[in-house]
Amino acid sequence: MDLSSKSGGGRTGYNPVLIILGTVVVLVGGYLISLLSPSLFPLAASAEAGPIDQLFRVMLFLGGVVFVLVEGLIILSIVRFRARKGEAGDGANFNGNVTLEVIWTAIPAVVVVFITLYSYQVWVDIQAPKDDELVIETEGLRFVWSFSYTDPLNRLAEADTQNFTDSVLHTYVGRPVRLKMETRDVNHAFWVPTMRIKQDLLAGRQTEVAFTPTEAGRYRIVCTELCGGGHGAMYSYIQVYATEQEWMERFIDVRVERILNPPTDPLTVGFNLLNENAYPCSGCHVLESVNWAGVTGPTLNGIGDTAARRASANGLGGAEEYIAQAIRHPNAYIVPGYNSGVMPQFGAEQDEPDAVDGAYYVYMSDDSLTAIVTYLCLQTATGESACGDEAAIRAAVEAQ
Ligand code: HEC
Ligand SMILES: [Cu+2]
Repeated sequence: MDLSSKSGGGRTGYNPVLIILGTVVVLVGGYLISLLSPSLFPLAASAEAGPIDQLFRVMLFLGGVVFVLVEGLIILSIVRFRARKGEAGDGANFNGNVTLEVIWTAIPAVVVVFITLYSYQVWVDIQAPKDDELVIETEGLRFVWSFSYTDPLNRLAEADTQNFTDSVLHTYVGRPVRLKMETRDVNHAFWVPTMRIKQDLLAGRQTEVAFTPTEAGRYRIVCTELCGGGHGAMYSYIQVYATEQEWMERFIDVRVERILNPPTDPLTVGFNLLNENAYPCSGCHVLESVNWAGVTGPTLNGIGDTAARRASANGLGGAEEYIAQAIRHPNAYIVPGYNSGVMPQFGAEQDEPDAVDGAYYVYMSDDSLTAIVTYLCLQTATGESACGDEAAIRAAVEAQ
């Protein structure tokens, strides 16, 4: 391990063979780190994952080289310059080495400029407009995501509406997607690890993110900007269908049909709204009959029975009144053990400003609420509705 060989006059020269050997060890070490750590990356489900992961590998290589170099020199120094038996004094004192300082400034400067140019180019390529993009207006609000769709076949022209929203992002393999994102309240950040995309939503302006799914499946969307008490609950999913046809049949057609020929039976309507995540409840509540698994709020399994108990304990007319109030005015009664201000307010006015009674506002018509209450009233141990008849439920909704 003798790196230096004394030459005349007390100067210290270094053995070139050992320096070359050290360089090889450092480069191979960096390469191994860049080769092995990507096994920790999540599944890659978009076209953008290729260039992003490559950028990561390059940075892991550079970081790996620095890591092996620094750790190697520390270990070398511990061994080579340790205090030998009988040595009690301080070691020799060195300071100032212009050559070394120039090298350790110049190399990192070049590396940093290289990473800047390289990553900027990757970003520009990803954000560049592509042919035939599926543009989806995206809204973030405390603590939910909302995506807005138009019918590609323009069948909605005859109905009163142009588009419809969903709390899940539905798309399909191979179609470039561009999200135009706005926030209704504070800053949020849209992150989909499997798609390798991440973009802030900034108050007062529109931001965009683009990606092209390559693998069918259901992927998690996460908010990564601490946006308040329910931030941890602010997640949703991207549902990627295998083909455009499947996307049309299983999502667009179903929703368009429902707008054009709405079912009239409130129970069916309520089940459809909840089962298809027309509103963002599934991120926060468990309800087995529609496959919800959120744990931020109380479970809604058996909510008919719970509501009947809470209604009589709180002097409300009946279970229907309790459930309607819990959705229209979530802060009017707080379930013990939970915090106020977490559940958004599902209000009756379409363009209500934010922060009505301390919660955040999502529009829900009286018809939708009546249907949802009807469905939730049936979540009882016996399977019998805990509420009154249709007229009683509608009256409870309208009284809110
Ligand atoms: C961001 C999280 C979040 C979302 C989204 C959310 N909730 Fe809640 N919900 C809560 C929390 C937390 C509570 C308990 C605190 C309270 O009473 O407001 C709650 C309470 C309730 C209750 C009362 C439960 C009981 O045991 O008394 C009902 C009913 C309810 N939510 C229904 C819904 C429905 C329906 C939706 C969708 C339309 C929804 N929630 C969306 C978090 C959420
Ligand atoms: Cu958020």
